[in-house]
Amino acid sequence: MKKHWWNDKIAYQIYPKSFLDTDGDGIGDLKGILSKLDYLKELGVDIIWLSPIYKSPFVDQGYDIPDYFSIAEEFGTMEEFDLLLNEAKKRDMYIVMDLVVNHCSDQHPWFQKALADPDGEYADYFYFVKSRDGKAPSNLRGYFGGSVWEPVPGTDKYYLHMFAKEQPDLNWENPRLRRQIYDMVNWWLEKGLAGFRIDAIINIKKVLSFPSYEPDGPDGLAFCTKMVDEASGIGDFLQELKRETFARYDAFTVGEVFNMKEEELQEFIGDEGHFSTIFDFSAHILTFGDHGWYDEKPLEFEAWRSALFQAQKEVQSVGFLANIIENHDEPRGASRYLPTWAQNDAGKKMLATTSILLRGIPFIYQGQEIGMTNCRRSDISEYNDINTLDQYKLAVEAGCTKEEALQCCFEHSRDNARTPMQWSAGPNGGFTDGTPWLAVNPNFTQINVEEQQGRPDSVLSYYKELIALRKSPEYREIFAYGDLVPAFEELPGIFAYWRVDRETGRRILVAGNYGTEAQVISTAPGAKLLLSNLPQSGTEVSSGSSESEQLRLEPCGCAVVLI
Ligand code: TEU
Repeated sequence: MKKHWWNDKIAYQIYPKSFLDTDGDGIGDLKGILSKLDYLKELGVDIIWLSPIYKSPFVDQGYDIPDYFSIAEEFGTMEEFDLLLNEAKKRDMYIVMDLVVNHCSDQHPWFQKALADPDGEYADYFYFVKSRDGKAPSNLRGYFGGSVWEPVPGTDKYYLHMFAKEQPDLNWENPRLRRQIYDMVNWWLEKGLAGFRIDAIINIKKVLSFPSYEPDGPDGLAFCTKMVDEASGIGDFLQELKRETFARYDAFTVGEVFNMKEEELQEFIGDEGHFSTIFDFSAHILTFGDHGWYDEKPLEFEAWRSALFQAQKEVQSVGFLANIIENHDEPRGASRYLPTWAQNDAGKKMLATTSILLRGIPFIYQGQEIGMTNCRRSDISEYNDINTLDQYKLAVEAGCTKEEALQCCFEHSRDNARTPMQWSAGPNGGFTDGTPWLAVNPNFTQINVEEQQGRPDSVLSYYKELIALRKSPEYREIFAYGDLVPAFEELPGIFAYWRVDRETGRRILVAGNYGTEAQVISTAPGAKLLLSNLPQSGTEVSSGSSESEQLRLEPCGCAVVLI
């Protein structure tokens, strides 16, 4: 496997709207990000991924883009962005932006021109498809509910949108459109951007006959992923994209790829793959319901552990995954992957340990490093996210009470991760002097950066230690490139694996106890404890017999042990 500059890096996702507001409009901004570069550097972050900061009507929080070459006024100016690039560079940090090119905004001039002349050049930048029997061309349901088709006014055509109707899908079959996209990508790379997180990219290949599918819900529609699964030939587009852009700049690219076929792993992230890496969503998709959040399945510890191990096994000889416990589309990892009784500081440190030391590129989501949690709301009007509003409606239509539907949102809403970053115990968690665009999680009085900074046993301090260990000159090779071998799977509640250096045979054990009983693990003579979340009491490598050493892990205890 070829080595790359990003193999041993730590990435951090910033959701700009909720990071830090410096001008009192209740919306985070670039100046806020600039002022926290040192905070991120100290945490150990190398690569910063910014969720979209382009100009946008914010129907889908910036994932609807009418101008790919400008910065949203709410966030700041291009000068500030250039300054951010520079300041990051000074600190040996890299900036990665979101690349949203499955669709644009209905406000984009391309779409406006297409509407003005539905038979003209720009109509072919989109999917303008003739109605069938006076109805939409097919029965697909979009990611945010409802048909993926919207009438083109004054015609017998419909345009395709897999997401909101304000996010028309771009027609990648059109070489002129592709050229425009490549030029735009290169324009940003030329500025000094290190790469992109590539949004919803698996959706760019359609089945051009636009067939209908077996309905899977009472609305008579079928989920649009049915078409995505059936579409073939995306590789040609992605190879061209890479050749024309990323490859020329040695850019780091991380694909948001759902619904990928297993045999495509090599093609996506092998040595000649389309992307540097893709996110591992195997844990996220594990509990998906057949219809929506209201019928999501509960998370089973063993299924979760096996899903992660399976993903690690498949990728090991191919490339690198990007590992997450949360992002701006997912609930908070601490609320989701920790059983209720383990949702405390020790549990959060354990979750950090077992996820950040996996093989792959760790992506930390803002606030994860202080253990931010899901946020309970008492009415649907307190949510902003378009997806949450749809899922709430679905739940109610399926017969859930208001309380049950709100519980679904508490567990799954994308707004859980989008509440403002909790910087201090001051007003609005120190996020803004104004009124935050989305209310702060009331637990900011207990969970905030200021309280944790400098407190040696805080979650934040532990993240720093953990990242420093992963990046330390002594162990960075083994953590970056070492194999991952699952361990002690027979012990209830134990999430453990070895990281093994194939050449030297050196091994590091990473273990956490997600169960309710203490467990004892046999390691080896001379084992050295590198890190633990409960150093004094819960976790110890004590001398056992001369042949073996015992690692005792109390519930929520975790340890990293060099053999
Ligand atoms: O997400 C793509 C995607 O598939 C998700 O919408 C996912 O289905 C959904 O979040 C599940 O709740 C990307 C972005 O990450 C997301 O924020 C955008 O809304 C979406 O693309 C459209 O650009």
